[in-house]
Amino acid sequence: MRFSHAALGAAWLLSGSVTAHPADIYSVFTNPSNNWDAHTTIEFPNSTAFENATERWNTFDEPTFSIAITPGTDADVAKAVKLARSNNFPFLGTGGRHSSSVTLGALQNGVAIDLSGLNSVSVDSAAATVTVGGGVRFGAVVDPVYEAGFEVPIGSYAYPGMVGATIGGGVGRWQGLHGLIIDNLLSVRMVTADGNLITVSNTSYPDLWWAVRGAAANFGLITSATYLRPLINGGQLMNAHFILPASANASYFDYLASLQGTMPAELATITFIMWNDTIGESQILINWVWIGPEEEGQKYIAPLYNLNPTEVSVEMVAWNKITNTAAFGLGVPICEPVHIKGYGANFRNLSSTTYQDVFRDMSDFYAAYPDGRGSSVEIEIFAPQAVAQVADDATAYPWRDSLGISFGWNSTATEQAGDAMAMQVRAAFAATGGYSGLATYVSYAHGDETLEQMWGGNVPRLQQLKEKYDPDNVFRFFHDLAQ
Ligand SMILES: Cc1cc2nc3c(=O)[nH]c(=O)nc-3n(C[C@H](O)[C@H](O)[C@H](O)COP(=O)(O)OP(=O)(O)OC[C@H]3O[C@@H](n4cnc5c(N)ncnc54)[C@H](O)[C@@H]3O)c2cc1C
Ligand SMILES: *[C@@H]1O[C@H](CO)[C@@H](O)[C@H](O)[C@H]1NC(C)=O
Ligand SMILES: *[C@@H]1O[C@H](CO)[C@@H](O)[C@H](O)[C@H]1NC(C)=O
Ligand SMILES: *[C@@H]1O[C@H](CO)[C@@H](O)[C@H](O)[C@H]1NC(C)=O
Ligand SMILES: *[C@@H]1O[C@H](CO)[C@@H](O)[C@H](O)[C@H]1NC(C)=O
Ligand SMILES: *[C@@H]1O[C@H](CO)[C@@H](O)[C@H](O)[C@H]1NC(C)=O
Ligand SMILES: *[C@@H]1O[C@H](CO)[C@@H](O)[C@H](O)[C@H]1NC(C)=O
Ligand SMILES: CC(=O)N[C@H]1CO[C@H](CO)[C@@H](O)[C@@H]1O
Repeated sequence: MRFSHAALGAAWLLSGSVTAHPADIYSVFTNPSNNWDAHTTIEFPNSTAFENATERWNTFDEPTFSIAITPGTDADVAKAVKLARSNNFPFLGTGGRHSSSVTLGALQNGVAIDLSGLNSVSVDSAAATVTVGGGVRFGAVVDPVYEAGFEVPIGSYAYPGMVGATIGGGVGRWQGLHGLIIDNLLSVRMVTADGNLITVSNTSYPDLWWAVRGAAANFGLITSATYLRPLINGGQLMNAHFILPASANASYFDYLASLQGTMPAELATITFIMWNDTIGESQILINWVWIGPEEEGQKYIAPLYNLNPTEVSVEMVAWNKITNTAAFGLGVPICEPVHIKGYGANFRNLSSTTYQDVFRDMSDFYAAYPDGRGSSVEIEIFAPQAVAQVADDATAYPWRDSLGISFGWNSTATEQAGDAMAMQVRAAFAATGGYSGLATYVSYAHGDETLEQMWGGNVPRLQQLKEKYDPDNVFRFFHDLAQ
């Protein structure tokens, strides 16, 4: 009997599906002896509150839950982890719920530890730091930090979790000046697999600190994170948008690729290959941001005016307004719930030929499959200087020499053709990206990559730390390190 229980436990630990009845999970969590904090809430799948606590940006291959707990305190996160573990209930901590990784779908009928209740944003002006709760989204951080007269590197859009997007590395427009978001992180408070609440920094659990910056989702639940934040150019940056016709593709991509080796630290470029329904053609939508004075930035965007743009908009904006004004405000609809597959590929070599080929193939795809016209390819090329200043072995993020990342989306409406197209685009970026094969930032990974394709040569060291800090692999649903 004892043996068969153990065997059962092991089997489900591997498969991720729950054998416990939802009502049992519910009574374990609602037992008054748990003494939850008054701000902690527990939701069952018959309520709007449950939907609010579990709704994801992308509903494709999503995890499902029998219960959601929204802890109001760090201590209750620790308690929830202990309770889930002692009852063998698989669980997932969730932040901004923006990951598209299909690996998360391996968790069915689990326990959601919804970190959105940890929503504080606290600026310490004297220390020049900001501490954010584990479930805070980028959009909630920017105003308090800006109003206090500071800055913190953020991602390109407002809705992903700040901590969730930090821990894979955290790419964004400030890379040339401040490095990755992890390079601005000073310390975290984290609940470990044992349910202990610890501080992790360069002086507290330094081995774990290395893993946290690139792979924290596999090591614990961060209840709060503290960052550095200097202010540049009075917080003002130049936000430039252009829509270019399909006919300009070769000239534009030649100019984009010419940034290799010459890209100034202040520049960040995002390029969308997309369909335009009004004109019935593919187009290039670009958003270049210059983190500095407009006169300097204009020098770099000057060549774009000669590419027959159909729309141009250049404005100075405060850095805290960039996520919602970037790409003609596209950052807002991008975060509406979708049902898509996401794919990513890093590259350190820029290749105009590759971008032209992808543009041609996407244009052919849109023509052949009207259902797939919502698909787009996003090419993010951010300056490399400050990222490269940090030693390769300082953190678990392996692609410090990357210049860019493509993040492709495709519809499931034309599933087979869309999948084939997405694979073809990813392979095209990988072929000329300058790495030996596919290299993908873990937070942009689809879920079909090998561990080496996401963490490069850091896999053995990560696995050793995994053995030390999470030997039972309870944090396994985001790109399982023990796979
Ligand atoms: C529209 C969009 C824009 C994006 N822009 C950027 C960008 O500019 N830069 C960038 O680097 N990435 C970006 N990403 C990718 C993003 O980093 C990942 O999707 C990330 O996983 C999102 O974190 P989340 O908290 O929103 O997601 P969730 O789905 O809630 O979590 C994803 C994983 O992270 C873990 N996690 C979340 N919070 C915590 C925490 N507090 N402690 C421990 N583990 C946690 C979860 O357990 C889960 O395993 C973007 C994604 C989308 C969809
Ligand atoms: C939801 O389910 C829980 C657990 O079974 C139950 O206690 C609660 O009354 C239900 N609420 C509604 C509104 O049905
Ligand atoms: C769910 O979220 C919506 C939108 O934010 C909010 O208006 C509503 O009050 C929430 N409902 C519950 C029960 O939390
Ligand atoms: C730890 O980080 C602080 C703040 O960034 C820095 O001053 C210090 O040198 C670092 N210590 C080590 C051992 O890396
Ligand atoms: C891309 O540019 C090339 C070179 O100017 C041109 O021949 C081609 O038609 C363009 N592609 C599309 C889809 O318009
Ligand atoms: C489509 O193209 C037209 C003309 O080129 C342009 O004005 C419009 O803004 C584009 N629409 C979108 C949604 O990009
Ligand atoms: C990448 O660029 C380097 C340096 O220019 C070059 O040696 C290498 O061949 C390129 N790799 C690929 C795959 O294009
Ligand atoms: C992000 C994105 O472009 N998603 C689209 C994928 O395709 C479907 C169907 O065409 C669209 O509805 C989505 O908007």
